[in-house]
Amino acid sequence: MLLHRLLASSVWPSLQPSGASLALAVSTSLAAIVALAGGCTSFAFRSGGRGQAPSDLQDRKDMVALDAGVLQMGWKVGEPDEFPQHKVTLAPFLIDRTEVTLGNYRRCVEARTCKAPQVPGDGWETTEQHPVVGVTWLDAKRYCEWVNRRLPTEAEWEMAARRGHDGAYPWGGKAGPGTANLRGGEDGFERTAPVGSFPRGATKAGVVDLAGNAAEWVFDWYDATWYGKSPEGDPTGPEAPTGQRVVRGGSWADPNHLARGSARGALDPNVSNNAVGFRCAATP
Ligand SMILES: [Ca+2]
Repeated sequence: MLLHRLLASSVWPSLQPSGASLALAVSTSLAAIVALAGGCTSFAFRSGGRGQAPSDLQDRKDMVALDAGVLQMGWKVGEPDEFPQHKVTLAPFLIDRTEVTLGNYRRCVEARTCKAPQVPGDGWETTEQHPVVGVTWLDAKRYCEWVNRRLPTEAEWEMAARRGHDGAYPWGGKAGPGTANLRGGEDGFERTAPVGSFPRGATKAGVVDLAGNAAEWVFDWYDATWYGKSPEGDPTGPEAPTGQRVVRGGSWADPNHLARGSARGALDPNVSNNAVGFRCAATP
């Protein structure tokens, strides 16, 4: 059943139109399945009291502020769901500098607000500074609200990744050594890496790991044809449920091109995946 669900809800369904891309999408899912094959269990979390997040977790010093701006969202030479390129205008927002860490997420579980992540129990290297993965879209949303934040919209996420440069990747250049934790171990990590391990992959504003490491849930419902009908001002995605939420940035299980700032992925919001985590955003 687990294998069926993963294959039926590939993280990157937008790649399925071509045979080569389909192979990549399936192998991406297989990478996750292999990692899960050792047995899936949840971390041992202590129980704690209910309530709001402690003030240190609500402190916004770990966020990067972006001014209002205009983005040509989408990519001229990308996948079909990245067309058409279209203008979006965004109000100021803040976004977490890093993916949400296991250590911070653990505190939400101990406060009985968040559910424990579902991650492989065999050979899975994690520290408190690794990104939390194995959480559903609702888990991610719940955590962000606990720390008085919210999930970024798809447009905000892309603005954070592409603002201030014309390159395909968040750092503005090409994918290369030391820029991101992507598929394979030559980048130093077979699976997730502690957040901030790739400072060369930071955006000009200082946001790290947008490409690779954990792929990231964002707020919007996924619609492959959305860019042809998206409003210009602060789009928040389709209003009606489509069955999948957008996932951005690619992960440790993905090839380079899925980590481009405009590449779109999607996943059933009820599914957790050991390649998918999240970061939060906020309105000033
Ligand atoms: Ca990421």
